[in-house]
Amino acid sequence: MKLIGSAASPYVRKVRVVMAEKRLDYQFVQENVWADDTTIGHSNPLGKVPCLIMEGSEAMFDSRVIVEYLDTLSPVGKLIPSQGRERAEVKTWEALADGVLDAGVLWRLEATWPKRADGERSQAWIERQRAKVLAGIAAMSKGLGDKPFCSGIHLSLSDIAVGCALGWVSFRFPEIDWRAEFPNLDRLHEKLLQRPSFADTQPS
Ligand SMILES: N[C@@H](CCC(=O)N[C@@H](CS)C(=O)NCC(=O)O)C(=O)O
Repeated sequence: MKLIGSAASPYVRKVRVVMAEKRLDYQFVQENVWADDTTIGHSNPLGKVPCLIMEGSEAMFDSRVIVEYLDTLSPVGKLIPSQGRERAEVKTWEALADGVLDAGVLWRLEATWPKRADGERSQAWIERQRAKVLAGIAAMSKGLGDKPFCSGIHLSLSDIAVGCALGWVSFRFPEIDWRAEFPNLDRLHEKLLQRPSFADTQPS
């Protein structure tokens, strides 16, 4: 398998962490989707990473689809419960973490995308997305409470998604001091960083 992505993308990181936790082999192909000459459109018409190219050269996207598929490939370290409320709970954690990222990406693009002129940037839009990021992080802290992991006592996709979201928020918005405000998230994040899957994929 080939994974097209970038070292800065939190959605790509989620897939890379899952690959590592499941001990799956893959080739990491770095692609700058923001460059004018990017070829990502040949694999994903939406022009986004992550994009997984499978043995038969079919392409798979997006990160939620990819990680769900990867979890079925090996019984090692099952990350998504197979059915029922437990499964929905993990998928909701993932939706929350990805939603924080979606809002953070919109905020960042509004503020910094070089092809948008300064007069086209909307502070009201930035504030709207920023509020979602902050509310999402607060909800993560509330949901985690004093549990060892987001969905109980074992590592699951919930923690991977949350860890990737928090790592990216610190990378792109260091002024958001979620560590001081939510010590339980800080503890979880530090615990995740002890794992090679997280330590080896820090955003850069
Ligand atoms: N929902 C998608 C989001 C992927 C995404 O937005 N990736 C960003 C990189 S962090 C991207 O490729 N953006 C390019 C663009 O929007 O044109 C997923 O989970 O895979």
